[in-house]
Order: sequence, then structure tokens, then C-alpha cells
Amino acid sequence: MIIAHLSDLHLGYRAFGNMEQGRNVREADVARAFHQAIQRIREIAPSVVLVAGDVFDRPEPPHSALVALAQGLQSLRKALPDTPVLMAAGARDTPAGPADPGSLAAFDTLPGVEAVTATTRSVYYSRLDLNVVLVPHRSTIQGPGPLVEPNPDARWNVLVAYGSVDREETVLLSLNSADWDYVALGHEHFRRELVPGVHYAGALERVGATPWEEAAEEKGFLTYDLESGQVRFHPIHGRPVVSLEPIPFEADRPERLRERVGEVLVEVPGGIEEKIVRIRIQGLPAQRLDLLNGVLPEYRRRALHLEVQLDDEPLGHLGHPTQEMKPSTRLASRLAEHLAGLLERRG
Ligand SMILES: [Mn+2]
Repeated sequence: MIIAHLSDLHLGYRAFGNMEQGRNVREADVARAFHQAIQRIREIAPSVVLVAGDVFDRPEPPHSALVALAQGLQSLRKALPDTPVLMAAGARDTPAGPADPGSLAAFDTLPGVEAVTATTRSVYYSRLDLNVVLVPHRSTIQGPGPLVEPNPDARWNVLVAYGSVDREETVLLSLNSADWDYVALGHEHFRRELVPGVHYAGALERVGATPWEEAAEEKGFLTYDLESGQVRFHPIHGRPVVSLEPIPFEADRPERLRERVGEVLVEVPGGIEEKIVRIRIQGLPAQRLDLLNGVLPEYRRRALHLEVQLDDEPLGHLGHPTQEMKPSTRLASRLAEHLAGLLERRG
């Protein structure tokens, strides 16, 4: 029996402000990645589809994100009428107020769809002899910890949960992987196997604040064969992200900088057209920023987004966090994200 495991769809994600036919280009990219995944799932025809959180990019997603999800579910229903779709809300789709059911809850009403936002839910499918426990973000942050136990009468037990299971962070739930035939996790945007049968599927697109970190990683989703234990990765082709090698500023030959910027951008295989590109310059003093005047507009037109990062600059300069993250920086940004999440939930 094959299960499909997706996470961190982030439908409704917007970035960089590029518009096409009135729509944010990155939002359209993310919707396209989702529809690609749906197409692929239709071909694979798994017995069940799991989405482990962050279906939407925020608690109040734009209407276009709701439509994208509805279309995807409808497409699955048409091709695979007997395949249930189970979703657990992540931090991004958890509503702020406790009385707010959240956008995802609207989809919980659909036949064949379970969409859990507030509390842990256990669902048993007798036809598949499969029990699925869904643990949304909210039930992991409100004490006491959720009771997650497999169903001893079911042939297959699968857990879907959103959150961190890293030791150094607050543990989402105590997890004995031996209790479960598969654990589908969401929250991390990088694909990762924790132990056999316990996986983060990673996001479908590079939707993090620092897409450069994910430039080299293929994005996609997983399928898992409960009988054989075989896991397969299914890549999704999103918009290319290019992180260029840093250019050192040569103080004795300042004019060289302009040439080097042009050179590295021209050398990008396949060109920079419509890509998300980061260029880094090392050691350029702030008072010499004028050296870049007039160099970038042409490339900015060609790329979807061209980010120029001056290394040696403090965090947050130019409104962008320093990208080569030291552990302390990474921790700080995680903390900031966590606090933002807390504020969101408090309304
Ligand atoms: Mn996410």
C-alpha cells in the first residue's frame, strides 16, 4: 500500500512583488508546484494522501490559495475517488484566535477529506485496515501534550504531525518510531529522514525567507510503500534559484567590481532569465556602493529577482538577513520566526 506524503505547500505565499496578470509571480509558482504534485499523485494512485502542515502560507490566505487547494482536491477526487486526503494544520494555517476555526476547516467538510486544525484526530479506514493519527500544530503547543497512540487493531498505523522533533528545540511529541509504520512530518522545508520510516517531505517550492539555502536542493514529495518500506522522492520543478559564488572587492582595483558582477551573471548556465538570483560581494565598504550604480538594472530586468548581498554587513542590512547563516544567526532567525508565530496566534 502506497502513501503519498506532502508538506509545507504554503499556498498563498507571495514574495518579491513581481506581478503577472495581477497575480504575484511567486504565488503562481507555488500554486503551479502544487498542481504538478497533484498530477503526479494522480499517476501514482496512492491509497492515501497526507499533507503534514503549512497547507497555506498564513492563517488568512488569499482567496486564490483557497481556490488552488479546492481545485487540487477536486482533481484528486475525480481521478482517485476512493483515495482519502488527510491534512493537519501547521503553524502557518493555525488561526490566531481559539474561536476561529481557520480556513483549512472549510475543507474538513468535504467527503473523503480530513482537515484538522485544532485537536488531534484519529481516523480508521476499514477498507485499508489503516489508522491515521493527525496532530496539528495547535495540539502540540497547548499542554498537556497530545496523546498519540497507534490503534492496536489496525494493520497499518500512520502518524501525520507538524513540528520539530529536534532535541535542542521544544519537542513536539514523544515519538516511538517503532509504534508506527510511517510518520509523515511537516515544518522543515528540507527533505530529511530522521530514522527509517520517519520523514520530513520538505516543501514543494523554495518558500523560505532564504531561498538561497535551498538552491541546490531538489524539492518535491515522498511516497512510501508500507509493505516494503521503500521510500521514493518525486521531484517538483519549481522556479530555479541561483546562489552565486561571492565576489571579493579589490580595493586597489575598484572598477574591477563592475566587470566581475557582469561576468558572474553572464556565466550562469542557461542564463539568469526569470530566475531568482543572489549575488554576493565581499568587503565592499558602504561608501563605495556607488561603484554598483547603473550595473544592476539590466540584470534586474532579466531575472525575476536579483538580490545583492554585501557580506560583512550586519544582520538585517538592506532589509535582508545575512544568508550564510552561522548557527547563532540561524538560531536567532528561528527565534524570530517562533516569536512571530506566537504574536500571530495571540492576534
Ligand atoms: Mn512551512
